[in-house]
Amino acid sequence: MGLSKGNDYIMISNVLYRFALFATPLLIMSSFADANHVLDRCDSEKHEVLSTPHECARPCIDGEKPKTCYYQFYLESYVTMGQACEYCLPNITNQLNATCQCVTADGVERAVLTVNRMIPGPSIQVCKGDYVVIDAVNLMSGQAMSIHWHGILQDGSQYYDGVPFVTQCPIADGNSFRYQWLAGNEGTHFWHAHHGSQRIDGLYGSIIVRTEKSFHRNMYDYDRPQDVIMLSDWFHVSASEHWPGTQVVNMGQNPDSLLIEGLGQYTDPATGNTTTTPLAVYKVKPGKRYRMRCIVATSMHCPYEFSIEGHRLLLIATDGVNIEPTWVDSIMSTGGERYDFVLFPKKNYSQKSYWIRLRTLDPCAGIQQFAVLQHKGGPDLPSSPRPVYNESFVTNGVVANAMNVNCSDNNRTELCVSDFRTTISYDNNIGDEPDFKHAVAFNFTAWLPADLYKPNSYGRFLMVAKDVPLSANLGQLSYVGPPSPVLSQFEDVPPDVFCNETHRPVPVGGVSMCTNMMNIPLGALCEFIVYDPSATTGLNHPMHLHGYHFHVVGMGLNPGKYPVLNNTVIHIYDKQNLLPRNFINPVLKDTVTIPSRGYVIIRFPANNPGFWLFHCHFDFHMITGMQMILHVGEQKDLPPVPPGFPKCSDYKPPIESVYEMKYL
Ligand SMILES: [Cu+2]
Repeated sequence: MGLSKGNDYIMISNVLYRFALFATPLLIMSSFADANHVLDRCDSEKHEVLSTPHECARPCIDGEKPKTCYYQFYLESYVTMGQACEYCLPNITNQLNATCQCVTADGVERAVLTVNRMIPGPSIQVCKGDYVVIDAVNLMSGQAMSIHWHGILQDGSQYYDGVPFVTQCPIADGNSFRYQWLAGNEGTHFWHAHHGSQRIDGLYGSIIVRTEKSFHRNMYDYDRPQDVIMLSDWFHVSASEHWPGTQVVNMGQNPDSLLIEGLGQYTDPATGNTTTTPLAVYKVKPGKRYRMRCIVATSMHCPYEFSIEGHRLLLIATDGVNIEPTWVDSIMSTGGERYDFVLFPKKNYSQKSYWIRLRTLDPCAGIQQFAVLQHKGGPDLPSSPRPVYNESFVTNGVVANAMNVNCSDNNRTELCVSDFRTTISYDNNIGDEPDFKHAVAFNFTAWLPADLYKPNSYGRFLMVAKDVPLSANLGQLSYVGPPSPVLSQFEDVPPDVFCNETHRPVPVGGVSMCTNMMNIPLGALCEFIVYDPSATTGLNHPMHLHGYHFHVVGMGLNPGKYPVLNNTVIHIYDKQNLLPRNFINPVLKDTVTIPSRGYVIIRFPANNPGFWLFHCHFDFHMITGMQMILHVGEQKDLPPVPPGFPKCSDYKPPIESVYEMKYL
């Protein structure tokens, strides 16, 4: 696929920039740590005052003049436990930028991708109303990239949502791209690579948007920059070893390990030896209350459980939206979600430390990772032994976002996401008859080897287990990106690449591969019933929608007599009132886990025009086709394409044209 620059001006500035970058790399890298140098250089470039990451991570005061917060992201191929670790170990409480270029992860050496030689990458911490500018510089040889700002609604900055071939062209290696958006919605969010499987290899970091009068402000004493708990799953090889997937070595997609705030230790099952790399440490004072911001940045198909030894968690927000405070013992998630909770360090337990734990559950059971909650004066590690995998911290049985429970059963202790209640004002018409109703299934299709390996055909697949190649889809359509971004170059996209549930291309081996796009009128009240049509207990897919928060008005398991869900069964159940909906303060989220063989009902007013990706947040499912575009509104509803915005397309000139240019 060809890439071209937008115009000559951009091309010239790129050449100059590249020269500066490669001719004087030390100067550029050191300028990141030198705030004044950055400000001087950029001030003259943009003629406005830019603030550094540290200046922006400040206590927020209502009425204060918003800042323009400037970040430089250098994306590189890098290593964990590399030579840099002979010189320093990372300062584990500082997440805005690293003073040490050693990346430890869980102590196992491997190739990774990093932003500014950190995992997680730099934390963007700003106040609501600030303007955020990120210059992303792609130094990853041979890899294009883009960055999505997960949870930032991009209403008005649609061109910076970071989805390749939807909102922008992939950024080629050697190029840089300036993202800029308004931090318009408060809360705990995160950024991550949105191209291929790069996120899995380390390209993610937190985004925290604070406001002085946050709804639950009186419930905690501290909301500190270091109280971010980023959870991730981790391979000991590059993600490319697992996609499309092997038959013998590194088979399947179960992670090898987990990380908490990019740190951890690993016990080699062959030798029993455990690495000695640092664990994340959260230092607290007994008797004080802390707002903790937990980000589930995992990528694999597993459910993950987070808990803290000896402490209950008071949930106050999810996906950046405040909820009625809810006590829980643990949080489960399949990724893409955020949970903010108030932590109450025990009053009379100074000089003590506790285990913070993340563990996988079925179908990935057996993996866990730890961090440390250190009360003032407490030891570096808890005195209690490290819990074995099966030991539970869930003393009262209150699991938030429990997978596969009957959400209609009133006698349960586990909580469904649909139990949470929002505390913010919302569209009161959410309970009206929707203008737009749609049922959509997350599904897989098994490839027959005769179809998959037919000469001159190149079907896309994910080898989930030995001899099990699958294609992933939404509504039996396996998504393939268009050759040009639909947002910025709609007129360049051939109309025949698009499909929807009534316009399907001829399937090859049972799979229709096309750009699955649904048109939705601007302002329509939308309802989606998203369901899992599996015949056997399988996975819990996390569904993420860009550009919106949606209300989760219903969720549950298969409620009726039909053994398997399909569109007809969903319709029958709905007629029989077996799919109940709650319209009283329904929780608002941007990512929700679909119960295995069950359903979730979401509603939202389609008030943000654009091309918004709607997809499974498991990376390998997404890149195997489990995604679609919701096209809200029309071209006239969108802001104009920014001047000089990079373009890309296929290039297929008439074959004789080269000959004519040279010889005629
Ligand atoms: Cu999935």
